[in-house]
Amino acid sequence: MILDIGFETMPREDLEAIILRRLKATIDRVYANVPFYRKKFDENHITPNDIQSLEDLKRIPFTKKEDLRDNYPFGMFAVPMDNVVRIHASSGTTGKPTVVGYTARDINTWAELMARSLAAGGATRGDMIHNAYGYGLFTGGLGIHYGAEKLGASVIPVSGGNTKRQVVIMTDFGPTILTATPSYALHLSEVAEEVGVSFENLKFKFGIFGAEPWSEKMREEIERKLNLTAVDIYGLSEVMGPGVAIECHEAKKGLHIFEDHFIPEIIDPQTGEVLPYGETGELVFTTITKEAFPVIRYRTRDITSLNPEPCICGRTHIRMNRVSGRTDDMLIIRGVNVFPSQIESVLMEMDEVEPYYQLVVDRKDNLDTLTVLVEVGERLFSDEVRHLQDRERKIAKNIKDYLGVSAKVKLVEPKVIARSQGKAVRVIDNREI
Ligand code: DLL
Repeated sequence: MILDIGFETMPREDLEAIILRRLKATIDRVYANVPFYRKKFDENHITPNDIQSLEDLKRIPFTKKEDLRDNYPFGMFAVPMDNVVRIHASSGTTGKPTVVGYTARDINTWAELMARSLAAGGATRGDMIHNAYGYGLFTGGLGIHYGAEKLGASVIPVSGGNTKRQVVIMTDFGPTILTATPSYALHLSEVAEEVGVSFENLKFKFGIFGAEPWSEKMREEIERKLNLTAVDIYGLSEVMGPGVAIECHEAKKGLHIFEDHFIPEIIDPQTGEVLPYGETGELVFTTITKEAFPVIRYRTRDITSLNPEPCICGRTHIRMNRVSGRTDDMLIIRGVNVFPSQIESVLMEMDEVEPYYQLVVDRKDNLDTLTVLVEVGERLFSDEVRHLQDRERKIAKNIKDYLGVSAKVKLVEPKVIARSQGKAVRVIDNREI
């Protein structure tokens, strides 16, 4: 369902006029209120007046995660703290968290965008939403929550964890939409099975999954195990939280970016050159309606491409393809670039391999080693050792053939790899940097 026909199906020309107007207003505001941006503009001899077209945006330097760290915690805010009504933070793997703030109007914009996202993903006001994204500093739980209420659906704020109780709630309340990370959704199905509950008997129609990379094969697996239609939702705290882009359930082919609020670009991560539609590179966002924490040309480190083709759902907003990984997730194993998602695709091609895996990287005698731990089904695991070894060799061969990197594959018993309540931990890198 399209919640906001006006903006979402607007002819490109009209949409672009609105985008430009909003961009200019944002540039004026950051120049006036955020010393970091004013300094950047001045150093590059740019004034807000120089930005007269969408093309002119390219003249402005990028903003990086380090810039946010340097201005920790509130230095990038464009409004006085009096006007900030909510603060979130993303943990990050190193150093201080990234802190983001929202005015009352920002919270309202976010709720509207999340309501539009949920509608695109198949939800209506008659639905009951089982929201298993974590509530707290992470934007997932509260982001979905406010959107669900704005849509008029009933939301169960169950958050992550206490999985057995979640299964009881799913059985007794009969929710129709599941929102969770894809890895936690799979874990829910696993625990349901353990306690003898079949998703066949639950009422779920759609699942809205994101916050971590997942493959097309993983989607098939989730749809089969959870007996629902799975759509991909994308977002990041620095840009807003969930609801920056989402797949429509009609096509399930790329995520529509809410261009009336965010301008996407794809750049070559090495050179910073802006790449044409269709080419793969790093995704960059400029927010054009946010008040408390606007970002200009923010480098997300997420790798994807943009697709401007019209969509069967009628939306005119551009689509981004599934995020295949992050520039900082890329492992370099003996000189070969490897993304966890590529390994996932190879694993998911194999029968009887479960979608639980972990990559362990080590360095022995100055040589990188990659070990892929992957769970197999009960039946295979109880097979003879010889069969398991054959299977390990076959997977290692496929990884070598597809990715050009040698890996040691270790099939492990079901349920050995730690389950996460939020984002799955796919890589353990033990190398000293
Ligand atoms: O993960 C926001 C979110 C919550 C999105 C719930 C979707 C659902 P952060 O914690 O700041 O925000 O992490 C943002 O997660 O830069 C991507 O690397 C990754 N990510 C988010 N959605 C997807 C997705 C939330 N659908 C970072 N596919 C982003 C792949 C995703 N990666």
